[in-house]
Amino acid sequence: MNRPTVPGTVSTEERSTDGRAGARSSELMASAARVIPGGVNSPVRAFSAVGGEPPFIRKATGAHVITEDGIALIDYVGTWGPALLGHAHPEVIDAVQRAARDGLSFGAATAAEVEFAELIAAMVPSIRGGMVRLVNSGTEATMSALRVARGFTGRDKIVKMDGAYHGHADVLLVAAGSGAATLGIPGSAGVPKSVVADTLLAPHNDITAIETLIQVHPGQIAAVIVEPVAGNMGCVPPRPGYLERLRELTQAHGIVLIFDEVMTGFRLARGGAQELYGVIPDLTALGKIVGGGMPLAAYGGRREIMECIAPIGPVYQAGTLSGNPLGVAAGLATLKLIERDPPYAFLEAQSANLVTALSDAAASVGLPYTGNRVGSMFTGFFRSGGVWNYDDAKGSDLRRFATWHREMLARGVYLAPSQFEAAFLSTAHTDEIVAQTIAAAREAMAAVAAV
Ligand code: KE4
Repeated sequence: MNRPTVPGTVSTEERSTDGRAGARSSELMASAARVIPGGVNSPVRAFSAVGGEPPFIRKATGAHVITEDGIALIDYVGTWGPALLGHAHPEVIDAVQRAARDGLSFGAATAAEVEFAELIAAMVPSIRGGMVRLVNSGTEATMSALRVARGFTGRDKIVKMDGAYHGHADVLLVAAGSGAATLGIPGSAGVPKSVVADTLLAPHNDITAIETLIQVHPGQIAAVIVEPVAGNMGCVPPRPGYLERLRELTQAHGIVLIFDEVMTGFRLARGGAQELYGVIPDLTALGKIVGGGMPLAAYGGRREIMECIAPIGPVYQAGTLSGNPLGVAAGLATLKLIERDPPYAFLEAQSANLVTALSDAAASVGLPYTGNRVGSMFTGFFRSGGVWNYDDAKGSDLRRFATWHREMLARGVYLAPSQFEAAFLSTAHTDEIVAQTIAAAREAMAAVAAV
């Protein structure tokens, strides 16, 4: 199934050579490392888990990123999720350019924010009839949602899942616990024990652990925050009934259920995972796609909860660049494109074809491999048996993953440099691009099996 790719996609002769860091990227990393911690502005970009240096990216268009060494790579990082419609979609770029000509930031209310908030509310079931606040990152969205849940309930404890990542707010930087529920301990230096003393952990997909927490801490839990489809332990779908039971339990005990849909929002369906699974949380955190690739995120949900937020309520949350005109322009253009031409059937067909072929390629060379996929987000784990939580994911062969990543990069395919991340397919990933990926994968799997 072919869709028109965005103009400016690269010619084939640019694309076939080795994507590993070339001379220019290495030179840039040497300079970067002197002035930026690890040479990167976000840790995972440093390629620590897969070895070697990261290619520096000069530009991106459609399904490709082009490195500073002039190599065009088929991109499945998708800037970690936002590029649902491919990179540099002309209508999104045009909207940002038009907005920029009218000024970059006003720090004041704008008409576009209202239109954008109304569209988000129309698309996301938990926000329909409720309210939404724009912020600048997924971290801000989840941090703020938790604060307002605590303010609304007057309770202090929160529950997150072992292996889930909700951004780098102190309260959520909790070591991945193990076994049943445990009290959180800091997962990062610089986070005082006191800050995470009320952060409780449960294994993902384990409803018994949640029931235990509620029994052990009656009337004390403000919120449960969950990635409805986990992406940060690799892609891990909810077990059948898990989300429904979470909803029932939190409802019954006055606990605010927060879906962190920073990754799944607008990716898995028009209304995200909550539409796909038919489970409506009290609050939703959004990021990535909602900003169309610009620094914009949001949180929203039940009106009576959101009315606790300043200036109409006692829970304080603010931001100089919140609702920034350029971010709103990119996000509004992206959501309008989704509304005008829903991409989900295409994304489902392309992703199913690709993920099946990757599993077949692994099987053909006898590699233990489990392919998890929901819609256009997916992860291949180098292990046999189901992957339903972080412990399962950690049972993967990380050495084989690193070899896989290097072999694919050498064949012009750019994957997330960690076993514990999801891959993302976009509307720019045509049949031809998927076929090229599959051909590279067949060779790469053979190379992995040979070491
Ligand atoms: P940001 O603060 O990075 O915009 O969003 C944090 C966040 C919150 N919730 C979920 C489910 C997320 O996946 C994220 C961020 N995702 C990571 C990678 N999975 C971003 C990449 C990075 O940290 O560099």
